[in-house]
Amino acid sequence: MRRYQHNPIITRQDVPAVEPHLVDVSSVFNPGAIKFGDTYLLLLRVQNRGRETHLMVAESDDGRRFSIRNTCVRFNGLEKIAKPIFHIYDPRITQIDNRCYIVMAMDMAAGCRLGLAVTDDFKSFQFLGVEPHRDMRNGVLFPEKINGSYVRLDRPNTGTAGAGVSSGSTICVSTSNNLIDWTYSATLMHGRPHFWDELIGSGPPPVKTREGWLHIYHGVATHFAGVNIYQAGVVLLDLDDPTKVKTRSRYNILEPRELCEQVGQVPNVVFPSGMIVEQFDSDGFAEPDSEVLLYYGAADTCVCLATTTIDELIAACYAGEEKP
Ligand code: BMA
Repeated sequence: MRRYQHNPIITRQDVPAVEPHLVDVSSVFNPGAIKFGDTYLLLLRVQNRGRETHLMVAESDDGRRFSIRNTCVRFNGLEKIAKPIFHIYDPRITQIDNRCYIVMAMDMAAGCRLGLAVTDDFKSFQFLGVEPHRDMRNGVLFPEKINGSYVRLDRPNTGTAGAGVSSGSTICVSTSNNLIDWTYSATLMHGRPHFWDELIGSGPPPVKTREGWLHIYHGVATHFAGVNIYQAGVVLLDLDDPTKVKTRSRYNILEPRELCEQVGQVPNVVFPSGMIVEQFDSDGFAEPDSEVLLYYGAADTCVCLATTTIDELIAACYAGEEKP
């Protein structure tokens, strides 16, 4: 990954104080991303000094210089959901059949749940539902149906990352016929104890390549005294059966090295959440030499960008593989 030379691309100072609760906010991080027409859009997680969370849209015509719109995202239909909802955060955006779906974490009384919303214009957002029972985070939708079903990766919260933060060490596959009701289908991958990705969770939604579904995830090393290290890695899944891992990066592809990644609200965090692939062929596969823009939260404080290509990411999946 090549870090953008002007990182961080968005900081708390860029958030417009257009509403009283947005005056002098604390942080902006973990954005969802999509290229919508010719516009690069980020859906930002903004946290104010009440430690309240708001989602805001930022837009750009080059994927690098963003301006944040003067409004917070409001979800129509959210009023029908039982309260309290403490936070809605870490949105992941997937376009399916020309509609943009947003899967987001929702901290509620019973725990963390996955919520779903849809938008056709990034101005009006319709809340579609929240999955009531399973405690999960890091839900991402595949951009098309596979074998007749919608497919989602999610990360059940089965333990903690310390300090009471719910977490988990498996990424699972769920399927659905309507995007609302989901059924567990398989466990895709486990964390690797002792190494860089002990706890894991999906990053941005998977991308279709000729080699398989390319998926960036985050891994947490928990075996260092007093600190968890959040990094990014990459995995390639079988095209026809995305419950099967073809190959998985032995090394992380991005780790906290710059000051803004090492110091902040939560130190030593790079958290990949948005990815834009510039070129697809006429069959919908990402071009091997296409540029890839990866947007990530740094230290839960600001937004950074790193770039690479599809080919380089696929090579990273195989790097360090032991030959028989
Ligand atoms: C995870 C999530 C992310 C956050 C990360 C680092 O558990 O809560 O939203 O960026 O921890 O604090």
